[in-house]
Parts: sequence; C-alpha cells; structure tokens
Amino acid sequence: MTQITTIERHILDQQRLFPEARGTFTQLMYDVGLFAKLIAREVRHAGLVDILGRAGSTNIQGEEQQKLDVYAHDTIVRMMEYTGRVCIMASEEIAGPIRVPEEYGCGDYVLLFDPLDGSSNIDYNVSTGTIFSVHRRVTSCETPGGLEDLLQPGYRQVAAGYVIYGSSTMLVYTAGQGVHGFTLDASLGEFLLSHPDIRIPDAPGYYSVNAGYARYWTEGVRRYVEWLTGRTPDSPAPAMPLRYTGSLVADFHRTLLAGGVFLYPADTRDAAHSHGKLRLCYECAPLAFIMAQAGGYASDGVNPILNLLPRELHQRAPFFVGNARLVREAERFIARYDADWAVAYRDQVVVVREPTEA
Ligand code: P6P
Repeated sequence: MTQITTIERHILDQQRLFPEARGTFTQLMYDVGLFAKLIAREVRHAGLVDILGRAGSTNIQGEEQQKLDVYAHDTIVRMMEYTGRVCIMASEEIAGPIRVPEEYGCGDYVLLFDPLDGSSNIDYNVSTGTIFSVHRRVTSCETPGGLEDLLQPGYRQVAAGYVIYGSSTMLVYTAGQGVHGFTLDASLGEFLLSHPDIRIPDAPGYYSVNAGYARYWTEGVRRYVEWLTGRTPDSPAPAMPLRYTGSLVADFHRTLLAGGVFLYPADTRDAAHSHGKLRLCYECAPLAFIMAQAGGYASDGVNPILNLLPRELHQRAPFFVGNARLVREAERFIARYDADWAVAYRDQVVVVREPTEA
C-alpha cells in the first residue's frame, strides 16, 4: 500500500529532526493547514455564488457575501490569534500591525500574509493564492509583539509557503528542510504529500513578465528580456516561451515546477512602481525563501531578496525569481545598462547579510 502522508504527519516528521523542538511550530503549521482548507472551501464556491447572486443581491445562504479577500483575511486572523502561538501579525489587507489580544497569550512566532493574492482574477476563474511568512519573534516575551518582530530580513524566516487555489488546491511550504507540496483531497479534507522535495528544474521552461509594460522598463530589463527571448547572440537556447497569468502564486508555482524566471521589475510608469508592484514582507521574501530551498534564487535586480531589511510593512521590491543562472543574468544586465538607476536604488534600501554569508 502506498504510504499516505498527510501534512500533519509530514510536519511531525520534520519536527523529529529537531529534538529540542517543543511542538509550537508544528502546531502553528497545523493551523496554517486548517485556514487553507477553510479559504479553499469558500474560493471553490465563489463562481457558484456569483451565478446565484445574479438572481438577486444575496448569496445562497441569504447573507451579504463577503469579498473573498476580506473573508480570507478574517479567517486567518481569527484562526491564528486565538492559538496564542503568534505575538503579532501583518496582512496585505490591513495598513498596520495586527495585535494579538492579551487574553490569547503571546506566542513565539510572527505571521505575515497575503490572504488572497490575485483576487481580482476570481471572476475570470484564474488561480489565486494565499502567501505566508513565519519569523521567530525578536522582542522579549514579556512584551506584546511589535514592528521590530515583523520587519525582519527574509533570511531569518523559519517557514514560508503558499496555497494555490487552482485546478486543485495545493499547499507548498518550506521550514528550511526543502520544499514540499501537498494536494488537498477534498473528500478526506486532508492535504496529502504529492510533491516531496521540490527542486526547480535546471532546464528553463518559461519566462513570465507583464510584457504590456515593456515601454516602462529600464534599458537593462528590456535587454534582459530580449536575451531571454533569443534575440541576442548569447541568448539561452532555445528561446524561452512566455507565460503570464497576472496571479503571482500561479506564475511562481509554474516557475518552481517548470523552471525559468518570473519578473516584476521596477518601472518608470509612476512613483508607485519605482520599486515594482510586489510587496517585500509577505510576497517576495516568502517566495524567495521557497525558491532558495528549491535550488533557485530571488533578487531585486541588485541584491538577494532575502538580504533586504524591510523598513515598512508594505514596502515594495522589484522581483526576479527562478533559475539562479537566469536571475543572476538579470543582475548583470542591470549592473551594465542601469548603473545610474542601481546607484539611486541602493540608497533607498537597507541590505543586511546572513551572518554565515561571506
Ligand atoms: P499586473 C495581483 O493583483 C498581483 O498582486 C499579483 O498576484 C500579480 O503578480 C500582479 O499583481 C499582477 O500585476 O500589473 O501584471 O496586473
């Protein structure tokens, strides 16, 4: 009989790698699996409710339907604050830190998340996702968690993952011991191990970028994309095909499994996009941790994403992620053709290096 490994069993097996582990982190990952199931259930209903909603202004339960991203946010907050395993949280949906009521206790961990990324695609039935990042708190347990616990560099993450609500619902996570994917068996209500030890393929599959913004790219990014598409003599052969869904988790998941590179670069469209569109703390950093654990690499075009020290919760970062060779080539094009931009950018970000890094 083939072994069935639930995510709970897998997390327990991982915990056994750390004899000193007290099980709190394991419990936290159980909680993540549960909120993922709750959100997946509602996302699955979205299309149905939408059709029925057209008959009137209420959903099938006769309630005013919550927006799914608000539902996802509320589900995660309610689920996680009650456990007492986190001391503070941050969400893409809320401007400031989410404090944990004192009566729930003050945990050792910190959770940052994008509750439903790509939710604008729900009406078109495009995959969406939840992205999460876990840090250990750095402030004393005697005090409530604070911004200092949230604004940590990506290399200090203890876990990161995402749930993709696609043709099937998958939870992909790392706790620093490789990347593992679990597919939801809705009939069991369990996430079952379907993709153990994910490694990004060496052979690049696709490149992924919103080519509609090409006119706003810097020269280095433009030349880099020409290189990816075989329009320069030393391009990676064969020229890579383009895939772009406009849903970060879907584009990242395909890059992780098929190889290649995803980029959302800084562009000259307006000030809001001068560091790109994606958020460092709960989009770029967790996905960078996963990609590093799968043998790939993530950069802002100048620095490793994992070495960026966030200065504010919703800070954006240019994002290049995928095969290490392809991402480092992006850094070379930017260093060569966007030197002035890179000098100005370096003055705007704070870089810290992992102590073990040379
Ligand atoms: P654009 C979705 O709104 C999102 O935040 C990410 O999921 C996605 O990668 C990006 O925006 C798409 O942005 O500018 O290409 O539509």
